[in-house]
Amino acid sequence: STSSGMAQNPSNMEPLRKPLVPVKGIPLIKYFAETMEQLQNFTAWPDDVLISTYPKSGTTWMSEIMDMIYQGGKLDKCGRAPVYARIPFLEFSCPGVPPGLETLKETPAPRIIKTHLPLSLLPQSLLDQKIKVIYVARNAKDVVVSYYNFYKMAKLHPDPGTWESFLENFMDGKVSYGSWYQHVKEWWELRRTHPVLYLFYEDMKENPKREIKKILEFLGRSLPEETVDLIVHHTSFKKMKENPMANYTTIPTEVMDHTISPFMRKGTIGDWKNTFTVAQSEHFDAHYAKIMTGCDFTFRCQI
Ligand code: PPS
Repeated sequence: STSSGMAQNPSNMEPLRKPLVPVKGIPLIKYFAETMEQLQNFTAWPDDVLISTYPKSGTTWMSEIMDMIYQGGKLDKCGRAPVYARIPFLEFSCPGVPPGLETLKETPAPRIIKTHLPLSLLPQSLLDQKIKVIYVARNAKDVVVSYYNFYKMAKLHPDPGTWESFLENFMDGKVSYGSWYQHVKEWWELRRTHPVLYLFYEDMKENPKREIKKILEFLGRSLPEETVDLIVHHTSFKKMKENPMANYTTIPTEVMDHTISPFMRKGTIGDWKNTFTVAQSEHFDAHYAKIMTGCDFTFRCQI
């Protein structure tokens, strides 16, 4: 139908569903790829802290925890803006929306910065200045299921195709930000030479208070016990799902359609079992064992 009511403004359509663009071999969302050159001039400040993750590994959760720590547990302050405005997303770029680098200019120190970049694309200044990094890793099977649902609802991504084909692409590193396997391994290795606190989503689910205490120690900060308890409570999946400043519902529907799959989808460990077939799981495990061989840390796909 070409009824006038359905007429689309081409400029509004522009951001949607473009093929990924490789930068140094890493497939990226087109608009993110286009900002990579400019991004290399980014200057870190010594008191910046970087939250680094492969997508769908607990970034938003860690962002809310970190902002609560920085705001001393003051809920009204954490409600001052959506999470993507409070914790700028370094490489973010999309027509009609302020890019990460712009948001960063308006963010006072001490800044908390989000990135999903692999090390090969990270602005050198963050490494040179020995910026503290909090890395969150999540087991690959829950990541790929979460990612598949996110591709469907977040329309800066290309169409994910079938689950079967998306799973193959993930295993081949042919998804946005490239290989999960490479990402979790290289940031783990970075610990040898750089201040990195490497945390696991599964540990955060198991005992959030214990993990928050690790963060405080890493940052050289302290908070009263009851504030830590408040942070645990406020950053639970249930609380964040109903918090418009944390759940991404303030993003226009054309960019993220929560009716397809909510950003705050399930927030559990082991949900992959509802999507993987037994055959897919075995195939995935065999490939995983090969590619992760010699790796001196392990993931839990269930607890
Ligand atoms: S993104 O887009 O890459 O920044 O996404 P990210 O925030 O890394 O990951 C989204 C998944 O994290 C879940 N989530 C949480 N789990 C537990 N507790 C809390 N508070 C929480 N907040 C977000 C979210 O539901 C996504 O996982 P799935 O498995 O899809 O539910």
